[in-house]
Amino acid sequence: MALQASSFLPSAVTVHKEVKFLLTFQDSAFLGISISDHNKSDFSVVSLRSKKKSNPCTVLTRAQTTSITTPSITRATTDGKKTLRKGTVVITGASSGLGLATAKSLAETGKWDIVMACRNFLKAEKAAKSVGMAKDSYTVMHLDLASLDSVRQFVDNFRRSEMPLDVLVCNAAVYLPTAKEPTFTAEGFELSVGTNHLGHFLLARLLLDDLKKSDYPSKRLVIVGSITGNTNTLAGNVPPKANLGDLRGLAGGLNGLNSSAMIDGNEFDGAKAYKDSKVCNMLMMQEFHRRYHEETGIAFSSLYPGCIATTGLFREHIPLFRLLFPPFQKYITKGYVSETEAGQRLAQVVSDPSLLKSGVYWSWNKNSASFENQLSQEASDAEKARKVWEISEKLVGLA
Ligand code: NDP
Ligand code: PMR
Repeated sequence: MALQASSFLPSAVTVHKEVKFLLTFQDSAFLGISISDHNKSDFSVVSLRSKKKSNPCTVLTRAQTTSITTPSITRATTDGKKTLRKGTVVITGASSGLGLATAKSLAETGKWDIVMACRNFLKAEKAAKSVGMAKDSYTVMHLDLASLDSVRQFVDNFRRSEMPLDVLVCNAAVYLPTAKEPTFTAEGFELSVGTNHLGHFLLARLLLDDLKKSDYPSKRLVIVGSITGNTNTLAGNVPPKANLGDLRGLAGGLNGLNSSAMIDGNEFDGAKAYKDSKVCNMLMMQEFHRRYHEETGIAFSSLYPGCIATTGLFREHIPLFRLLFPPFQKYITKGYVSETEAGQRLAQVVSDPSLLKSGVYWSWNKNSASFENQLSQEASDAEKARKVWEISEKLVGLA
């Protein structure tokens, strides 16, 4: 099969419930961590209590509010006292593609309460139903990452639900390869970096406190990265290449008026803006690790799940690209993975005890075995990470 490279080159519930259960915990090697070593807190009674509050802005539903599910991750012990509850994971952009497949994969284990943090509430509900997720396994909560107000509102709503936060997955993204002109978030940041990086940066920073409070044995913050942001790979060398330059555009606010819409200060290029945003995602994972891992025990990680060539990510690309990209990845680069397989990979990063190391960028080999991958020079530049962090703090109103 011969494919022209040029064909691929871009032109440019409120929850109302009170659930109390007494469960037992047998296996202290659960998730590879000894409860006694890790956390001396009492696991004997888990109380999930949520009070209904009237908030007209709250777009939150609990798929099922009445039934009590016995977490299957708990084990009966002889003393009958130790318990472990289900984990709660928030996944952004769980209404399609990788996020949805991950939610499904985790739901199937019966060990997770999944918060689907999505901008389109009805789409998320339908998506969960369409993949057969059990009604009591998920909650849909509204989150539009292209609005910092919405991010703050989401955090308020999540806290009102009184669910714990054990794992946060920053997965949502937009990719605008054919855009000739930049478009902007509510606060006026170029849309791809604004959504994929700045929205997630504020979300993760705010929810860090909630993660810290979690008594779950393994707390994680996962930020989805990609091969195309890494210029140490063939895929990362397909033009336009990621390059944050001296960050002058980011420092100027990415508004396309008195500053460039691009991080490096150059002319707008939608495909590059996406790749730059992925570099920011991978840099922020490492900066979180450096600043907070030791103090909090939270594992910070990123990953390249494989080329999931069939997802909605390519919806803005030209029809010919969408037609040829999946076979190109399947038969030529052999980098293709199905949504299901990719979802299982991200689900491993959420819950597998063997992928608990912090500061790691995970990838999978041809046999679908995970390994710690090398990031490109720019995507592992600690000084640049610090600068992106500090500028981003100012842009999202944290500094
Ligand atoms: P999809 O387009 O299928 O999923 C993206 C999700 O992000 C959708 O649920 C979308 O919501 C959501 N989203 C977009 N904008 C916003 C916003 N403003 N607020 C909240 N949610 C938003 O793409 P993928 O599943 O492929 O992408 C998921 C992640 O995987 C991304 O981080 C991407 O960079 C990464 N990735 C993907 C690869 C691939 O080959 N596909 C390869 C490497 C990494 P809605 O459903 O409403 O549109
Ligand atoms: Mg790529 C080993 C080769 C490889 C892999 C794993 C990918 C993944 N790509 C590879 C090679 C090539 N790509 C080559 C040789 C070309 C030139 C023909 C090529 C082109 C190409 C385009 C135009 N590839 C693309 C695009 C996109 O628009 C996608 C993109 O960059 O989205 C940001 C893309 C991708 N290639 C990948 C992966 C995973 C993507 C998409 C997603 C992403 O990084 O999120």
